[in-house]
Amino acid sequence: MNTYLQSVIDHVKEKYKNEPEFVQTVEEVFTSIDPVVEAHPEYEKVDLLNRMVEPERMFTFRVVWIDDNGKVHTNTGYRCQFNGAIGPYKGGLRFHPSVYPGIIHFLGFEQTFKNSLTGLPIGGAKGGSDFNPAGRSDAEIMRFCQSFMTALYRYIGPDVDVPAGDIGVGGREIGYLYGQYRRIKGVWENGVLTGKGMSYGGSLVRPEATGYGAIYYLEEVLKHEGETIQGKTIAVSGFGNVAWGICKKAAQIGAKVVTLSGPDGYIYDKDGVSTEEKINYLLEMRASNRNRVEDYAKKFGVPFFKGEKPWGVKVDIVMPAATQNDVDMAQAKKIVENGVKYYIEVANMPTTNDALNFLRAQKGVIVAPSKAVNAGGVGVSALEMAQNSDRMIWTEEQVDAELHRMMKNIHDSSAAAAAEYGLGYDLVAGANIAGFKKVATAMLEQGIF
Ligand code: 2IT
Repeated sequence: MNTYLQSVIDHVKEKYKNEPEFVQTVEEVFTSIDPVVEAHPEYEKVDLLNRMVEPERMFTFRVVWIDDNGKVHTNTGYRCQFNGAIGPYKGGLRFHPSVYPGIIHFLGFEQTFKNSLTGLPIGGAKGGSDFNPAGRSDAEIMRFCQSFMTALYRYIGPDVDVPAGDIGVGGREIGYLYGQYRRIKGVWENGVLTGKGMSYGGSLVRPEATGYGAIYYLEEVLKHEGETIQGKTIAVSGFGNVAWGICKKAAQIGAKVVTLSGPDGYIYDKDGVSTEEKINYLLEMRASNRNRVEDYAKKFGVPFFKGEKPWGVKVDIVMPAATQNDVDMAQAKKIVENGVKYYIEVANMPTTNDALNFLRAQKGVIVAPSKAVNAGGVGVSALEMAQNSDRMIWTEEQVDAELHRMMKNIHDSSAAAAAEYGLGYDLVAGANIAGFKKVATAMLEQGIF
């Protein structure tokens, strides 16, 4: 490996030994860009790589709220404005008890390269809180969101930093967050958040965009292999917004999602999560805040496997769409034993690095990386920002066509970037290289800071 690149990775490993997720993502991205760094000695002259692993700004804030019984709770809020070289900071908010600096740090780093891949002008950011929404009432969620925004509002804006949803933050939370922003600032600046409701400047297709985009990307991969999606079976993990979008698009085009999972286990539906009733039920499960997939098994009379992950099921395509490190070495081996040809990451960093490298090394397995596959979500967020600044609403057909074009372009530019460095059809390396290069060029052209 290039010695400068190696020294930066070593530095990150030492400095962030208490943040394994951040170390993991830096190693994953930077290993891929080795040939690019080797070909560009000017990066070292301006210490580009150390600058790239240091967020431009990252801060915490206190979020205090009162529950329905009058008890006071104190949580930590975070925002990491990782890299603004190609556009305003952009990225979701995650509300989950596992949130700590390492999670926000890793997600912000990933977001920088993902946003670059969309081809649209958005920088990388991430934020959130260690707040646990599970079991909380609507009024509690509202009070939490209001307190969160009261602390954050002065550091964001339509041309500054534009948060959105992630795990634990959906349309309802974005509504409460925007209401509080408007209430405090007294201006109509709805471009400050994306994933809004349609009544106040949301974009059509944004709720579906991550899942639809993932299927559009998958179709490009299948096309490359001379196959089609019709009749294929898909194992999905998670049952949130992203899994919902995947099920909806898969059902439309004749593929079958046969598994879903939650923290409690997984369900197997041999007929597919394909009817409108089943797909709509996913929304009900999320709105219930119970965070339990067993409800689906009970409702539709399908098997539920308590405490297990769905990766032992024999399918054509695997799409982890839950959370980070969902697939480790043991799970990856099961996937290979089942003869799965398409391993399509959807959640952010769903695979441990050893499992990812193991899967990539298998002949006959095609691995697609999440930062490319799930980029349609933030890509349509950027379209939502464009609509807001133009005071316009695009039709469903317009947004969907742009999303489709974007996903094809992400696939093609990743494949082209890998080919340029003699790596063959390597979508993982290609996405990292293509995403990195645009950010690197923008940083080089803007001088040293
Ligand atoms: O991980 C992601 O890309 C998101 N959670 C969506 C971010 C966004 O700004 O739409």
